Amino acid sequence: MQTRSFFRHPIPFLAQKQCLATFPGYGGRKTRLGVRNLRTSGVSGVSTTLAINLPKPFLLYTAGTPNGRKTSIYLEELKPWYWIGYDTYKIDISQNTQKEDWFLAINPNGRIPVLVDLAVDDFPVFETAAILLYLAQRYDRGFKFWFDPVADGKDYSTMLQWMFWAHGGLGPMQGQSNHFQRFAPEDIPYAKKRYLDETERLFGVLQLRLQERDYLAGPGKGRYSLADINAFTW
Ligand SMILES: N[C@@H](CCC(=O)N[C@@H](CS)C(=O)NCC(=O)O)C(=O)O
Repeated sequence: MQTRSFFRHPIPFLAQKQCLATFPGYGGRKTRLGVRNLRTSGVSGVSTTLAINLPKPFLLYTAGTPNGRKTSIYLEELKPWYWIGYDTYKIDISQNTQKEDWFLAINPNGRIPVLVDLAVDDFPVFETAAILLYLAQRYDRGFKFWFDPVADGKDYSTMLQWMFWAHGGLGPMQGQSNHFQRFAPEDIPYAKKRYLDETERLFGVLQLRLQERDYLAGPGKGRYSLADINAFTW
């Protein structure tokens, strides 16, 4: 049993207890729950009670913003396939909690979200696209929401292209547009127009891509993947 992390990151007491919950059907052993336990737990016989007591290998520091939501969507999608849960800790970005020392230690960039993998030495991951890919590579072994880089190399690359496109353009440009339209202390028409135009251009790119497809990446009309999750919240 590890307790280090409970002092290093502020985790609500309830979440601490859940992290150390006994996994039903796992010999009644009090254990730090990780993915290994899940695999050996015989998921086919899972009951409702078991579903409620999902192991929670992740702690997500987040807020209800487009970037925050992306990670939650993928974690929710993973739940029914892999029986892994997570705890969230809300960061009040209006109070600049994300700039406090303890937070900068897990994300030097001082922004939400950050995912801490409690099952892997409290490994912290920041930047949403990196979080999605980390979760995929480590936990989505059945390629439910991404593509096999070896067997489906082209689809995997297409997915990455749209993730990078959204991560470098769709998100930041809308963020800037939102800032100059709604929050800037002075009215700067040039900046407002520049970021709004760029946002509209990027939406045009999406529109074109999805004209004859249902999803951004994948064969035929595409398959729901990280590319869509990454762009959707914007
Ligand atoms: N590129 C980062 C952007 C993260 C980001 O901008 N997060 C915003 C909320 S959506 C934030 O933390 N804002 C508070 C701040 O900038 O201090 C990512 O994808 O994770």
